[in-house]
Amino acid sequence: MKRLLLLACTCLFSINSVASDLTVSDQYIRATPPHAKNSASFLTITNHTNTTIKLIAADSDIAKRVELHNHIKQDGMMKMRQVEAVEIAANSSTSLQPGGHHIMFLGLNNNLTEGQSVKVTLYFDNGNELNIDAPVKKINSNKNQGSTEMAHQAHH
Ligand SMILES: [Cu+2]
Repeated sequence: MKRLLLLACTCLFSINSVASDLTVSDQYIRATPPHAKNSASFLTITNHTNTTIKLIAADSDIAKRVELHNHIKQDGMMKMRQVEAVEIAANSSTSLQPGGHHIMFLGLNNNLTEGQSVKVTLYFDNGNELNIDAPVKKINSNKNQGSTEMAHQAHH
């Protein structure tokens, strides 16, 4: 009987430690003007383990497709590229931020207005899944937003 209890405790403990392998902070998703087709979400992921973990996919029911993207400079222009994964090195943080990696929402079902919050699921290569709530925020830099929209139209 004692051994059984011990076993049960070990199980609970290991479930706990899996859940805390990764934490997400500072998440938000960009508010969109009327009739906008796309938006992007930004966040910081912290890896608390001793091995590299990759973010391999994201999903949400607000858009037809959700992709992982990066910005690259090509011929003097910032362009969007879909990427297979975003690495979070052991015991460190990776930020997805404007001008760099982001989670892309293509084919929005509705406008995103400030005050809403969006549920996003993140999938990692170690089997972890994280459900996050990302508040909708206006991004102050109009220049950034403009170039992002343009790059998308060119890309898609
Ligand atoms: Cu993008």
